[in-house]
Amino acid sequence: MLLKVVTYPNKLLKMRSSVVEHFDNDLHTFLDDMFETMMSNNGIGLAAIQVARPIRALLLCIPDEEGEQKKENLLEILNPTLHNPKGQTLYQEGCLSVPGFYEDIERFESVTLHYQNRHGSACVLEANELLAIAIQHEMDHLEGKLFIEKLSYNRRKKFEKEYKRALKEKR
Ligand code: QAP
Ligand code: CO
Repeated sequence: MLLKVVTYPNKLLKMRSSVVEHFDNDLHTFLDDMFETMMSNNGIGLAAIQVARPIRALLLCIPDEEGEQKKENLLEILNPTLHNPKGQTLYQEGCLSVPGFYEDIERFESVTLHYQNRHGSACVLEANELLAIAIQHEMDHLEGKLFIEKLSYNRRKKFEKEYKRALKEKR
């Protein structure tokens, strides 16, 4: 089932998500719906709060060298914690909840992630490049943070101006 993506400035996006405790059929159906929703919106990452469920769940499906997003590369990440952040990198990020806006954001270059999969099993993942960046972007959603909050004062003003204009044009 396709879910509706919540967009800025909806206050839901500021919510802190809570721990996933039940790794049951309900969760599995929801994760399947999130995947369908992410793919149909051309996303590479999606946090549960972006479809209005404040739980610590996120999906990542990073394109391969051919630019293809394969289901076998799908990561379903529950209750993640970040460890061993190293280095710094800039990447032009976007977000399904802030459609049409992209800006350079600074992130750690590599991270280690501890999380649970859809069955509740403990997993560890070492990530760098786009995967490391996407993990940090999606984990911010779990704390109610959007990438635009990391912009400098001047870039944030540029965002507000461009975004309000775009919203007006859509009406
Ligand atoms: C988060 O973002 C991310 O504006 C995932 O019109 C961003 O999937 C991870 C999207 C950057 C790593 C690097 C954005 C689709 C998708 C848009 C997305 C849009 C259509 C964003
Ligand atoms: Co996002």
